[in-house]
Amino acid sequence: MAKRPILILPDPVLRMVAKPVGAVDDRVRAVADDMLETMYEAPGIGLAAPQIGLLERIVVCDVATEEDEEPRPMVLVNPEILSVSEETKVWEEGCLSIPDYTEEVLRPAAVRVGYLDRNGERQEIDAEGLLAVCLQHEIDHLNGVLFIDHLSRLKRDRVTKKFIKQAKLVG
Ligand code: K1U
Ligand code: ZN
Repeated sequence: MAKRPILILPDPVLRMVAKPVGAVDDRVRAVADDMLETMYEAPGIGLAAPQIGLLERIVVCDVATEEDEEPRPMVLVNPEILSVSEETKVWEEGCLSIPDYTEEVLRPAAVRVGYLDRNGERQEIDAEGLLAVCLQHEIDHLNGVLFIDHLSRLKRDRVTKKFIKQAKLVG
């Protein structure tokens, strides 16, 4: 396993649409393991492959955030939202590609997600709470969508400009 660098806004890769994975093989499992290591090290509760520069539809997450909880790593290949609840909920979101910025986002409170697991077997999960938020956030990443796109244009433009300025200063 290896920790990979995380791309930061305004990296253009973060705005691209990732391609479906053809087969869940050892290469895909190795990418997922690298993504889990990168996520735990960050630390974060989720990570999508485009955030490490890979335009493939792979997501990892672990929403066991309490110190006394056992880790619950999940690998989702080609995840898709099958249905969403009418009920919505506001959560404070952050993003490892937009460091040190959080904002409240309104999303469906519960989702059903279909995906391939690390053995290539088709699974469906009904998610609510933090897992529902995390899966929606990560699947957005696969479509080049960032959580700031769910905010007002004013807030989105303000944070985007700040990160463009920082990127120019760094290099
Ligand atoms: O995709 C990402 O950028 C990861 C992101 C996922 C996420 C956070 C909050 C709501 C929805 C999705 C993060 O993990 S940001 C870091 C974070 O939330 C966290 C870090 C340590 C402990 C608990 C949470
Ligand atoms: Zn993110």
